[in-house]
Amino acid sequence: MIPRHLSGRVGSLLSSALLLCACIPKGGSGGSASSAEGDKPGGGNLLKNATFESGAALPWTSSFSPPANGDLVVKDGAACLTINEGGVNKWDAQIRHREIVAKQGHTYTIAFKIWADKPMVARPKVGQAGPPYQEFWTQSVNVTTSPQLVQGGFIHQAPDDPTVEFAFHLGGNLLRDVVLPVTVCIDDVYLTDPQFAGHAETSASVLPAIRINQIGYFPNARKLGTVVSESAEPLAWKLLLSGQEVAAGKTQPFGPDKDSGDGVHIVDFTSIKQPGVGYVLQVGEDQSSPFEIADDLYSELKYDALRYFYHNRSGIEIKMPHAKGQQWTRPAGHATSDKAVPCGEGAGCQYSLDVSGGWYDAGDHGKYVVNGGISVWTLLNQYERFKAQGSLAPYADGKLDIPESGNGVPDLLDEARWGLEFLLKMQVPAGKPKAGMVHHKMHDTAWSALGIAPHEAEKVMKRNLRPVSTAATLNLAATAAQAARVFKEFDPAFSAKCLKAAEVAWSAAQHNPSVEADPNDSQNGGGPYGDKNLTDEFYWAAAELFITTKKPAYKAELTKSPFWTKMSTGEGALPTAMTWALTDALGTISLALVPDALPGPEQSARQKQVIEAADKYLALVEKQGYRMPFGTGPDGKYPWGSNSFVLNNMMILGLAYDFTKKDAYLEGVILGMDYLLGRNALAQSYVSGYGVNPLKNPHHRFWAHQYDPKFPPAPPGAVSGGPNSSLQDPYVRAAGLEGCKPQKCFLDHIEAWSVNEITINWNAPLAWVTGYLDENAKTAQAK
Ligand code: 9MR
Repeated sequence: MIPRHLSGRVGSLLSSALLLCACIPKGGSGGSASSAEGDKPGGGNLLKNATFESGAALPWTSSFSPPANGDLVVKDGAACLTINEGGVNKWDAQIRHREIVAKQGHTYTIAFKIWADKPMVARPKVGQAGPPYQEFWTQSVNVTTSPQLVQGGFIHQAPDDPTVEFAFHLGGNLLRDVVLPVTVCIDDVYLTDPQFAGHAETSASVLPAIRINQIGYFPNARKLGTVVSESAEPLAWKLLLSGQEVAAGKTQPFGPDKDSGDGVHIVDFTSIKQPGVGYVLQVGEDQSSPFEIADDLYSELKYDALRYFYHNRSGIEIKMPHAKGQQWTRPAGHATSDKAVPCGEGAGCQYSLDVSGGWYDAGDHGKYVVNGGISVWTLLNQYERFKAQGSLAPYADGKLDIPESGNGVPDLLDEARWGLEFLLKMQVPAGKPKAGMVHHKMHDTAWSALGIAPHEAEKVMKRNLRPVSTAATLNLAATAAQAARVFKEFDPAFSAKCLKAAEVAWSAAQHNPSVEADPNDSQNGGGPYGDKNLTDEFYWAAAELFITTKKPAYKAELTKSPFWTKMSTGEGALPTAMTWALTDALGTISLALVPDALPGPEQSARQKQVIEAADKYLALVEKQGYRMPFGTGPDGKYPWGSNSFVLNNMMILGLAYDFTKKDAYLEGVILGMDYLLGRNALAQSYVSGYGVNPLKNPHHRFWAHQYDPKFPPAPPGAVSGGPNSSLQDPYVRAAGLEGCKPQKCFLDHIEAWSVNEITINWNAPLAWVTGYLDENAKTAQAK
């Protein structure tokens, strides 16, 4: 069928782009606005939210490449982008809609209205969202201050393409003659196809009133549900098993919960200890989803959380049976490119290094030493903690089923070594300037689009080494020193290599104590991971080196540091003891945990520091309607990756339980897990594959099923970064979440990278705490 407004003009014209403009008034003054129906071309619209009537822009988002900046808002039923700075390239300031599938041979018709508060030029395009950025339709439009109807069309000659976007490029030269800021608005945007039936209507989902750990509860442990209700009076609750009431009681009204904005009640059904499947909590007419009471809640998740690392390995084929599903197999990524990665612009060096291997950091393909550092440390710490305080049996050789299984080394260590080998390769070789220092990071020279496997990305994206930093150097010193003692019994040669690298790194850091990574080095295809405060990294590295070598020089470094008497706990800031940028607690934990790391009283003093931190996080639980060991900083916000703050606090609580055997600490770990698995403000399990409302669409270039169905979804066991008050990506900003309460600043969408990314330093504590809870399932007691 010929599209309505193009009838009589089909044929060769359609295979090339076509543009028609007509000035029309936009509602109100100066005559009658043309009706949306009248401007609407025939066929189903591939674009969602085309009229912006809901007040939100999604799935339309802004995209700014610094220094370009501005903001997208929906105003009077139109999407308006204010551009404060337009950047260099025309695509540096955009409004765009991704996730479009163009079909070969189909005829597409375009119509939209556009206007601005000052005349400017816009370049709308329909084309690929990633390299090679092929364009199927584009035009240059002289935008005026009155709404203008732009129409066009094309026949899609190329093969079916699921990576298509409709983007309005509005930056760079297009703003040459414009005094900024400028605000440009679009409305009634159509990209129609007569063979497309239109998108199914989606109804807004209503959250269940009863929030539970969607996996379940341990038989003898504390069992809490949280119920959303404004009622000031206690409510009656019932616990059902196979439809039969097995317990009943009254809720405890908590009142308004600050971090979620919800009025909540707490249900405590600890007294029910009978294992079973299909328990349901009921309050009034509301019922929870069914859950279990069982000991083995985390017996698989603890391995899935570790398998995350195998899935994200660089430089090795991901294959069956280790991948646990054909859809997750893929060829080795960056197997060639990363064997010789050159120094990038401004990196201060002129060589190439073999930095192959390691794990991809997150949804991107970058590899960053400070984030690799805390992740390697957490896996090695898991080994040291289970060796000293629990049982290593679950992590013995072969338990995880990875390529190294059967080599006589515990799989947990094999996986940690995969990450560590990369960190070692990032050290500047002897004979080169700054020898012994470590490059802060390596990554692509530009951001690639979603929906690309690493072996394909390697063909289209260049990679480069970024400058060395003291933080990265100390991360290597710390983790390589830790590895040296852990690997000694399995591979003495590797252990010696690690220790040498660690000591060389330490000495290089002493000579270059304040080489900071540029906090703005984030514009070209990689995150910055900037960190100005390095005293904590020095402490951590000295601690690991001392434990391994017992050299007095390292002990002297420790005792003169302020962290010797006081571990960071997040005082006056976010309540956490450890992040990729805050690492003294990592040293304190090793000193507290590793047998004979220090003389008895000195070791007890370090344990006491951990216990005091745990007391703080336990106190936070009391303030939370959703009972969990975290809360906002003084600014009232949740940070990027807030779920990892919960997880790291759970590690501190777990260690405090190890050191004291006081039930309250173990209970704190359990309550944190409840929060992550659904007993939270969004009834969201933040872990893929677990719970009735699991994480489905994390930001990841290969697990990009939502973006393009030819890619797999995330495998089970990946934890999302979770709520982030600062809404730092265009997708979540366009979602109308402005002003959200901290626990509600979240969206499970692949584009929402500032709230829904996944990364190694968040999955590492997930592996640690799920292993810990699995081990303590029967230990946990509550009255
Ligand atoms: O986890 C990092 C968070 O603490 C920072 O605030 C944020 C912005 O710099 O970056 C996060 O790390 C991302 C990194 O920059 C790039 N790879 C993905 C990481 C997780 O989102």
